[in-house]
Amino acid sequence: MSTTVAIRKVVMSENNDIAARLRHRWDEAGTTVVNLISSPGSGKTRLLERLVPKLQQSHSVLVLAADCQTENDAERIRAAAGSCALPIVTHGRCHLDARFVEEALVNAPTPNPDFLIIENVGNLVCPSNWDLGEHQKIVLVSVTEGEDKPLKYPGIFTRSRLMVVTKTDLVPYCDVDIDTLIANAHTVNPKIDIVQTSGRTGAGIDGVVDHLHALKAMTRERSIAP
Ligand SMILES: Nc1nc2c(ncn2[C@@H]2O[C@H](COP(=O)(O)OP(=O)(O)OP(=O)(O)O)[C@@H](O)[C@H]2O)c(=O)[nH]1
Ligand SMILES: [Mg+2]
Repeated sequence: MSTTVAIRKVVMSENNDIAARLRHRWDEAGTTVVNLISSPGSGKTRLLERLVPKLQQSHSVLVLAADCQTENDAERIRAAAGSCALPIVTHGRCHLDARFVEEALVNAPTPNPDFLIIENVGNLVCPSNWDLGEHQKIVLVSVTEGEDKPLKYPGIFTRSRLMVVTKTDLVPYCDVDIDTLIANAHTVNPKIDIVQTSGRTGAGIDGVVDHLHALKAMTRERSIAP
């Protein structure tokens, strides 16, 4: 085994230990955790600006908003939804690992929220390989990115249970066929749920809320199972 492969295995194994510890902690606390992954600029933060106030009507929410540089996304979410968002600045790292999450939680204003939503660094490849202890990965793809993204980047579409199509208000201005995008996602992952949204108009956001409520019910059943 080469030294590079050996070191990678150690790093992954350490990450998976932290992720398992976090998942256990969240299951005990009844916190439902999702990890949002997409290309840069697909609309993760915009979705959260719309989604978090709706979830807050019935649940406590904490957001960890990651970026290579700047705390802009956490500031945007705080402006839309109050002091429920913390930044994680990765200083050039192209994905979050579980240690980033564990360290960010030390400063959490709500230690055991009903929902913890992690906005990963904008990248469709690397974040999909790192377990953060989340209950589900959610992939976003905007209509401007092309119908073929599930076929070109199958890893994240295989590992996600929900694909959020974003920016549907732009469909009239793009040469995009959403039916083909959805068919490609189902080719890669026949079980993936799909919600079509617009952060501009607010269309479809309730579908994401419903998905998260259903996930919470599932995780609650699991955490109270003997
Ligand atoms: N028309 C339209 N624009 C959108 C929509 N969602 C996001 N945008 C715009 O797209 C740009 C990127 O949106 P963000 O929410 O910052 O995307 P992001 O995925 O969080 O980006 P990173 O965190 O940098 O990866 C911004 O200018 C948004 O205003 C949408 O549904 N419709
Ligand atoms: Mg963002």
